[in-house]
Amino acid sequence: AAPVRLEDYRPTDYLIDTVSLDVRLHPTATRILAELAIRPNPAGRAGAALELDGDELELVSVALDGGALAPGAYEASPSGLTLHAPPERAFRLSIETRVNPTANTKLMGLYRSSGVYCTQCEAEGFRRITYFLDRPDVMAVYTTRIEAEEAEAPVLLGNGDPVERGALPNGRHYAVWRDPHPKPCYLFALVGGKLGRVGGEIVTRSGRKVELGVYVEPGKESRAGYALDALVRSMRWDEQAFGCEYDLSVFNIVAVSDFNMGAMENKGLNIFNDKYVLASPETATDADYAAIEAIIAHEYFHNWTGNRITCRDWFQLCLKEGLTVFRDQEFSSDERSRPVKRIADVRALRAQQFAEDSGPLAHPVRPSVYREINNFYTATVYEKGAEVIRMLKTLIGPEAFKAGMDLYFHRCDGTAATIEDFLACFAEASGRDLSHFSLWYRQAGTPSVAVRTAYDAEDRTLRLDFAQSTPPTPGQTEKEPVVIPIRLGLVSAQGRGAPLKTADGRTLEDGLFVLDKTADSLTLIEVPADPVPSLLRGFSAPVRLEQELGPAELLTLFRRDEDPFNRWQAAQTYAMRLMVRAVEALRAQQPPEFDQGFAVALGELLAATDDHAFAAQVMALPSEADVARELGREIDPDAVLHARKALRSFVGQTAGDRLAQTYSRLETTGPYSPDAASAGRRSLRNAALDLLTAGDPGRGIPLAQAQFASADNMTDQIGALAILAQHPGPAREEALAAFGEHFAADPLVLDKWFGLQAAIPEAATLDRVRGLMRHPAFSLSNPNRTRALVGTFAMANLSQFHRADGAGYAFLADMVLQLDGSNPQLAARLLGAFRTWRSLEQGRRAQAETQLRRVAAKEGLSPDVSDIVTRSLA
Ligand code: HT7
Ligand code: ZN
Repeated sequence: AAPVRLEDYRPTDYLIDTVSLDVRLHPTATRILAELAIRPNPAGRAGAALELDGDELELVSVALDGGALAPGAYEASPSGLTLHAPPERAFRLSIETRVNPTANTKLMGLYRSSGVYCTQCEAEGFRRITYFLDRPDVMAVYTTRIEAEEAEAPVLLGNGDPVERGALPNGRHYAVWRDPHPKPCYLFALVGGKLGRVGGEIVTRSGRKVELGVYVEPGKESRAGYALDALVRSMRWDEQAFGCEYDLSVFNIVAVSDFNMGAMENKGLNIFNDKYVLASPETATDADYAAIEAIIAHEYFHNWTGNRITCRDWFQLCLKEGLTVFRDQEFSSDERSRPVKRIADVRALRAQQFAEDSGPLAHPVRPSVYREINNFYTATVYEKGAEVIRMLKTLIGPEAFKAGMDLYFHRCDGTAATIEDFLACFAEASGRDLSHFSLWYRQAGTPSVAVRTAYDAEDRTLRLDFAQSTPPTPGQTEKEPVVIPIRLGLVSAQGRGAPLKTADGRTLEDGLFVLDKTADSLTLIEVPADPVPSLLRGFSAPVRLEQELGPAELLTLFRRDEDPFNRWQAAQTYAMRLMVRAVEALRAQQPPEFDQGFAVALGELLAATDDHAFAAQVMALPSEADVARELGREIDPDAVLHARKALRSFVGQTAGDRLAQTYSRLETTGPYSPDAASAGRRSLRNAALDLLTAGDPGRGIPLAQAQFASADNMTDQIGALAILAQHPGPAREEALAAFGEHFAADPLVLDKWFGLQAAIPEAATLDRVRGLMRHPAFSLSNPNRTRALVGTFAMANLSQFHRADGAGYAFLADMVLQLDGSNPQLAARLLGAFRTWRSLEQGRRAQAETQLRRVAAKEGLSPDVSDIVTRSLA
């Protein structure tokens, strides 16, 4: 496919004001009658041809203002419909197309999932339903009539408000939905099928009554209550936190079992991957509950940031996604623990976005060119996009940020906007020039900030010298300094934070220093002896911090920093250093050695803390992938695995008694509740058992077996099973078999079972994965199953995917090639597992390259896979 460039944007030559659709559902031959009210766009070229997009469409008929078109007046193919000389006035175009929802394995456009008709139109799926100007700056008012056999599809849902429904001859029925809010076609949706419903109601702050519905597979209604509860809380929160009120009389959510992503924010009719709707104590973990809450909120929040204000073009994707991720992170922080949420988000950012930003797929938050837009729903657009908004708020302050958001909602409502439109609101509200800040949207790569500190005991001054640099990324070799807000404080051995007075007599407001040059320095005065600088508090910018701190200073921060994020960070840094040193030792054929400092401090934390969720985060040592990223080059995943195992075993032994006490102290009785405090207790208890077992399997395995057998909730059951899975032997195999049998009829739970086994860091795992592909519940045509087994193996089993013999790479390449014919989006995502290939040691690098070249050489690759493999090899 030819590259699409931001600089080439121009408005359409025609506008579409209203769309009237009549969809006659049929499993293999659904007919869509579309009536489009079209007019020339005053901002476009007069007299231009009208070129409508299509994708795998069959045209049945086309008419203009009710009359047939002359054969030479138009040209149609599955991928487009062109009217050579349309009228230079408003006109009506009637188009009938026919599609086959059952054969639609790409899960874009109209398809069937377990017999339920549903749609996915973002980014370019509407063109698989009817010919259209399929781009987000074409906004229209939609009326949708859906007709189906009543026995096959008793429930018929569309965007907007329900208008009419009724019976038809021959067992058919219909429903009409009208959405009064102009929207781009990527927000169009319909659903038809046999579905169970859990309902609710909410009255908005201006008194609008809204009927809420969560639709799921019949029989699973009891698992939909938490999603409904999360929806109600999201609606309330958005009114209170952002002044955003819902704007229709109905809001529906439908869970389907075949979905390429997490969920979709279609206007008034969100469609969800059922993994992010269905939850019961016996089948969902605390992490599942938290993810459901976050994704329900995220899709709901899109109603304002994405739907009412949409994107002018797909380059502006971060306008809706970065902002909406920021909003859902704030929601979860308010509903749960803010520091723990921040730690979890930063962990995910580093694991996904930092990895992306340092490899061949790196791109700016707002890319300037793409070949396949589906490949740009990335951690950079979403998570780094959210970090940019967070920095904006830090820099201009919460009041100006709120004023900027209010202005944005007011000024841009009903429009298809750009990042420039968005930033202009904040520049105006704050009176600040944001032109330098806007570089965050254009420049790819993770900046590094190096800090040197010098304390003068006589003058009682502390000088901090900062220097920033950003490594080159594909297509951007030269980098400029960005605006980096650095929140900081000073921590003394006694733990008191000293005031931050600058040399010119000011107090550093909110502890904020802004680094916007390549190098700059800050001198603080009246600093008591021995301060430890606590920098980048709360992870105030998405950068790598290089700060020379010794073990004693790290322990001071870990024990005494008033900023919980930096307490956690100090522990992570300490553990990371131990592991990096252990990797070096192992590669030099030496046994790794550890000092006691980290394990002792951990024991102290366990004895003193009542913030269980925070302590659990501290105990989750940096992952193998984190260590690999820290090493950066010539990575030997086996050495990383063994170094991490050795540290976990050492800590487990050193703090064994404290871990055992913690485990028994946190035992709970009473019914399961997914609230944050209860989840925190469980997470710490399971983390304690995990480390205890790492240090002394003889002590831990019987405890894990007992917990596995007696658990009344999935968190504790899978927690125990995950621990057992790390230790080869009959205990593991028996527990895995029992779990597989017990949940044989529950695909979402089996996904956890597939994933656990795919993550086992042993040489036999690849064969185990191959064997599991023959399990009756496994299917490559279901994205959740494929991600659970193949995706976990490739993305979350560092040592086995990167086997020295290259068998892991060959397996993934086979999977990608096999999937590319049926579901290219899924295939391309899996292929992303190769994104770090150049940072491996030479032998593995060569093996990875061989497999990438094998994929690249295949004829007829989809644009999705072709784009990823080309960029990966560039
Ligand atoms: N805005 C939604 C993106 C999405 C998507 C994109 C491409 C292919 C399939 C898709 N399903 C959903 C989800 C969101 O960010 O809210
Ligand atoms: Zn989103």
